[in-house]
Amino acid sequence: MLNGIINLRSDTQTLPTEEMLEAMVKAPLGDDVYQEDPTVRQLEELAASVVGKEDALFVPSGTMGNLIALKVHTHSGEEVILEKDAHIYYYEAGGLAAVCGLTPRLIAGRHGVMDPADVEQALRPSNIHYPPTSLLCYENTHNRAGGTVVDVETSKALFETAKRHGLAVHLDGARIFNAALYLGVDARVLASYADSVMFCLSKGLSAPVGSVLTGTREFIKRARHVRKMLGGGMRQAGVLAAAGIIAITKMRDRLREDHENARRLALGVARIPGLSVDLGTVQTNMVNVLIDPELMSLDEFVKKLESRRVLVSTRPPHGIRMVTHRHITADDVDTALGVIREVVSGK
Ligand code: TLP
Repeated sequence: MLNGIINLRSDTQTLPTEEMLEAMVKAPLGDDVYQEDPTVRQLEELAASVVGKEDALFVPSGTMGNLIALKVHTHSGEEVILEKDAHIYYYEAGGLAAVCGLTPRLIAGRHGVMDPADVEQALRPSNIHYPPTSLLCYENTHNRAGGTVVDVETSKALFETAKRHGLAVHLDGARIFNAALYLGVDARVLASYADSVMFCLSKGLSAPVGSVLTGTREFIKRARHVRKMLGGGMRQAGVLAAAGIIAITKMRDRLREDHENARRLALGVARIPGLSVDLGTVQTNMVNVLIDPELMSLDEFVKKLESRRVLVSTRPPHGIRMVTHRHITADDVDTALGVIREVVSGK
């Protein structure tokens, strides 16, 4: 709870920790477009090492990190393969088409996870009628599917399928550390099944701003150029990177608590008549809930929760998403469940 509000809209709502704020004030700074900001450099080296890549680039947002990756891996007019509800396709303002000139080829996954055999099937032989396919993107954890995890074996099979056909592979790993925690593996293992990996510092890890794009030295060199083209070359960005360093070094382990709280929330919701939740999809820090339309409309439900100081995001037509994070304790989960029960029973 923060200021009397239980905000379950997203883990993006987390505020920086005291330690982050102190580090931001004290960070040594320089002009990062000249690559002279020592704090940004430190963050980039650290970010590359925690996912086992050669190099990294600090970017203002996950959206820009993904967009840069698309642009570096492809040429205008090519085709990119994505899961049908991929964040890159669904929530990134159409950048893949508008900025990169790409045609999305969508594959329905199971709980957001594509079957490598379906990817294989979607890959067409070169033909004058088809756009050339150059990139496979996948997402771990998968946002719209409810924070679901792509396991190591599937990651490997997706990567190998793509490579058999000469495709590059980009992993939208906005929440890769949640996935690694769930699987009990090092994030490097998951990241090894992609040529480039983007992960976010400003979600469960609590930094105020920023994401990192990681890959080979040559890839990052090209990414740095594209970031400048898109207007993402920042100057004394070390003031932000300082918080990112703490996000990576100190905040990964506590994600475990968010997973436990999400489970507690989901189990509570599952017992409320008129609401349903697929417990199999509650693997990390998200809970997707379906509201029986006979009970009440999505709008009414969300407004009633809001008037009782519980904020959730909507998944129209009948769903809500709730995300646990550093400002949500087990007690807050119980309070939120009480509020949800009240709203459902019309008290
Ligand atoms: N997701 C946000 C919203 O955009 C929906 C959220 O609240 O979950 N990849 C994935 C898998 C994401 O979930 C997000 C953000 C991004 C990329 C983009 O990151 P930002 O918001 O930093 O551009």
